[in-house]
This record gives sequence, C-alpha cells and structure tokens, in this order.
Amino acid sequence: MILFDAIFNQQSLDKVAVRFEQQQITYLDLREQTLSIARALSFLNVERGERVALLLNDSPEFFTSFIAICSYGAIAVPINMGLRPDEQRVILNDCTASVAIVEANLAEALLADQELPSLPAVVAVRRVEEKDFTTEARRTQRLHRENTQRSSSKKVWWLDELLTESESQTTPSFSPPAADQPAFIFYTSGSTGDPKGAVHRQADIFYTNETYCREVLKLRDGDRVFSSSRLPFSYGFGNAFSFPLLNGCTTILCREKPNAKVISRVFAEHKPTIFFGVPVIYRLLLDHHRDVAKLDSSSLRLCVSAGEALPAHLGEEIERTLGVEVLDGIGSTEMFHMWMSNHQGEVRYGSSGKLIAGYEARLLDPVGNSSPHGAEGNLWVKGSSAALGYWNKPEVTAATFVDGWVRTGDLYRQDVDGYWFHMGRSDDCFKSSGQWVSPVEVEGVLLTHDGVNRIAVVEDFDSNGLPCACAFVIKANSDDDNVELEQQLNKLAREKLPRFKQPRRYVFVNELPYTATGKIQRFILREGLRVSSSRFQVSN
Ligand code: 3UK
Repeated sequence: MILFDAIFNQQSLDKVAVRFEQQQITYLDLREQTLSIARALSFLNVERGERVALLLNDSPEFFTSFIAICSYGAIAVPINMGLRPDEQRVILNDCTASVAIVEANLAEALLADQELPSLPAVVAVRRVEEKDFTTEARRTQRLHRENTQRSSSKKVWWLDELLTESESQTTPSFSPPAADQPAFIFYTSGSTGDPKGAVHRQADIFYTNETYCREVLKLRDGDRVFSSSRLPFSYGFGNAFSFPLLNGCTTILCREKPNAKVISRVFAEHKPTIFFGVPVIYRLLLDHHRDVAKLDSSSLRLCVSAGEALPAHLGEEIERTLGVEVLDGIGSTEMFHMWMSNHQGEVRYGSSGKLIAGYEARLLDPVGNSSPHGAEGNLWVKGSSAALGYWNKPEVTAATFVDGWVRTGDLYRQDVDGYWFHMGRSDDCFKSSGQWVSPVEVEGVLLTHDGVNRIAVVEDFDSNGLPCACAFVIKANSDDDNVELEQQLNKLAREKLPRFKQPRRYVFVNELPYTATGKIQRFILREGLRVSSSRFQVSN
C-alpha cells in the first residue's frame, strides 16, 4: 500500500480535509499539491532512500510534502519546530538530509550554516496568508543573493517557484514499497540524551490506523479533530494527519504554537469533535477556563491524553469541566502510536487503560524474568508498528529492539481487571530507605491538594547524603503561604504514603521545565538540586 493511494483513493475528494486558519482545503486540493511536490522532488533529482527534512509548522504543506516524499520512495524526516536551532542541526546532520523543506524564516539561517555539510538544497515555503510584501521582497532579494554567492554549495528555492519550474516534469509513478523499506524517521530525545531517529515504514501508519484508531477513536464521518501536539511528534502525526486523512475526516491545523488562548479560540471557531492533548496542556486549559474565559466545548465528543501519565484527579476535573471523557493512553515514537489506552465507557482515571488488539505486552524484572502477576515490572511491547530500529545507532537499537520486543523504559503493573498502571520511568525511579519510590505515585497523591497546580517529584539527598524525595510545586494560588502549604502537604503525605515516599523538601517554583513534546524534564530538576536550589526561580 502507498500512502498516496490510501489517502486519495476515497469516494469523495470534495470533502474538506484541512481547516487551516480561514482556509478550507479539500482532499482534491491536497492531491494536486502532493503530485506537484512529487514532480519537484524528481526535478531536484532526489533519489529513493534519500532523506528530505521538514522544518514546517503544522500546515497543508507539511501534509503534501510528507505524502509526496514517502510515496516517491524517499525518506521524510519531520523535525520539531520547538527545538533550538542547534538541536535541529544535530538531527539534520544525523540523517544527512539532502533537501530541507522549511518555513521561510528559517531558510537564511540554514543556508548560512557552515556546520551543515550535507544539505545541498533548501526549499522555503512562503505563505499566502502572511504575505507582507515588503518583508517578502527583502527576503526574496536576500535569498537570491545567497543563491548566487553560494551556487557551488547550497541551492535555495521558493517552493512556489520550484513547483512552477518543475511543472513540465513527468509525474513520477509511485510503486508499493518493499516490506522493510524505510519511509520516514521520527526523532525522539527521550527524557535525557541525544536524539535518536526511529525509522518507520509506510505500513506502520496503516497498522496504527487499524488498531488504535479503529478500536479506540472510532472515527466517523463529520469528525473534526484537533491536536495540540504537533505533527513532528508521532502522537500529533497520528492524531492530526494519518487518522483523520485515512478516514475522510477533517483536521484542524493551526500555525501558531497552541497555548491555552489559541486552543480556546480554535474550539470556538472550528468546533472540533475530538481534542488531543498532553497533561500539562489540559492543566493550562482548565486554568484558562477558570481564570480567563470559558471554553466552548459544546462540539466535543471525546478527549485524548498521552505523552505522560494523566493524574487521576486531573482526568476527573477535565471530564467534569468539558463534559466528555478523556482517554489516557500510552504510545511511543518507537511504536509510532498507542498500544494501550482507556476506552469510552470504561475509563479508569489514573490508569493507561487496557492493551489494544494487535499489541502484546510483558513485564520483566531487572534480570529479565517475568514479574509475578500484579507486581511491578519493566514494560516490553510487541506489535507490527514498531520501528525498524534507530537511524545509524546499532548499539542503542540492539538494546531497545530485542527479538521482536521493544523495551519501553516504563515501569508498569496490571490490576486484576486488566487495567495497566504507569509507575514511572525506570530511570526516574529511585530508592529511599532501600525501597523504590515512583515519582508519579507521590505526585498523584500531592496533586489531590487544592493548593497544588503542578508538581514534579525527584530524587534528592538529605543532610546525611541519603536519598529522599523532593517536590517542586507550582501553587494553584500564588498568594498562598509557602510554610502553611508545606505543612498541609506534609500532613497529606503522612496520611497517604509510607514514610520513605514522603518528600523531605518542598521547593515552590513558578515554572517547571518541559521537553518540546510536553514532558517534565525531571533530570533538569535533579541536576539543579545537585548544583544548588538557587538555580530555580523560587516563588514568594
Ligand atoms: C511516556 C506515557 C504514561 C512513556 C507518544 C502517544 O509520548 C509519546 O512518545 P515519546 O517517544 O515518549 C514515549 C514515552 O512517554 N508516555 C507516553 N504516554 C504516556 N507515560 N502515561 C501515558 N499515557 O514513558 C513512554 O515510554 O515521546 C504517545 C502516541 C505516540 C507517541 N509518540
């Protein structure tokens, strides 16, 4: 199967595929644009297997470029726009992209970047709706000047001009991929360390559509989906690209980074039926709803959360406030999308729900034996959407992909009813008084206090150098007194947790560090504690 056919061999191509700001783009429009990009790839002499990077905001051009690249037989590499330029450069160099399709404002920097040896061509997208002619005339001049100066190294194109230039090119024919032909690479940084590129096949897109999308989302005609997680994160990709487009639905894209204000505007203007977010976005959305402006959630039939465990009480608060269930599920870049999820009508808040048909899961103890039923263990998963491995990283690949199983790095336990509970990342857990502490468990308890808005628990060391828990807290009301709140949190912890899990220290902060995909970076907090707590902007 080819992605192009799977999306465009639909009964009606007149339906709206994308709502992008004020534009409504049909499947037919997307199809035409995809074919012209395929001609442009052929014009640029891109070869099968070559990497084409995408540095694009969520936009129709992201879709058409991605479909064209994969169907053409090259390898698409979407890069997260929330990363710093030096982090993006590491990815461009790791995958040795030969072409990058980019937002206009990034083109010059990429052209001038001497440390990007492998990138011979840059294609810059200028958008009709943001046409400010003066800025654009200046940009065009600069790009042309760069072009002449650098004709021997990198070549730059405006996408629209490239498409006109390659119009007379014969449209390349798309052939079905070989079983293990790589089609795209999604980079993941995990919670620490260097980015790793998970290499996927087109088939992985179809597999997640047949499994998670069919079983859990049950998309129907007329669904309009909106994801605050962006397309270069495989969660956002499934949510806002492959699921809606493979099922003839409409996806709502927004160019801006979706914060609570933007999301509430999108709700009011575009009336999504399904919303996908990560826990911190839900927290910010509920705060905005309470403090700034009421959210119009009248069109919603379902909410989804992933990326991190959704604390039980936050799940309940979302359902109370928005009036629909929120389905927490776990997936990963390596597995492409979800393998476990809550299901409508049988949600258990605080759990990741049940295994999705088409996936297997097992829990192993640290030496590799099966954990006894009900006990905690390291989660391994198996399913046909697993990546072929990491790009150019044989050792890490061998440690993560073993005999068809994928090591997730997550600790889980399963209850008697078959619900799975996330107990933290194996690398975030620590021992206190010789016993394991799972930060997510302690956070879940303390979050039930009304005075806490967000919290992150990490390993700290007491005055004797012994490990203990430390809680970083963002208060719900900035006027609350720190000492008083700390006393109340201590009391709550004493009531609900064994002594070794109770935090020995509380640090009140205004912000917590997050990755570009919305995960708390506990390692930054840990490092900060090691250096000095004064590194944090402490509140009050
Ligand atoms: C953690 C969760 C508890 C977990 C992702 C849905 O997050 C995604 O991919 P990443 O590669 O990270 C994977 C890791 O994130 N995680 C994700 N969801 C949950 N932990 N509860 C959850 N619901 O540690 C996992 O190993 O960034 C999520 C779909 C596609 C994705 N890529």
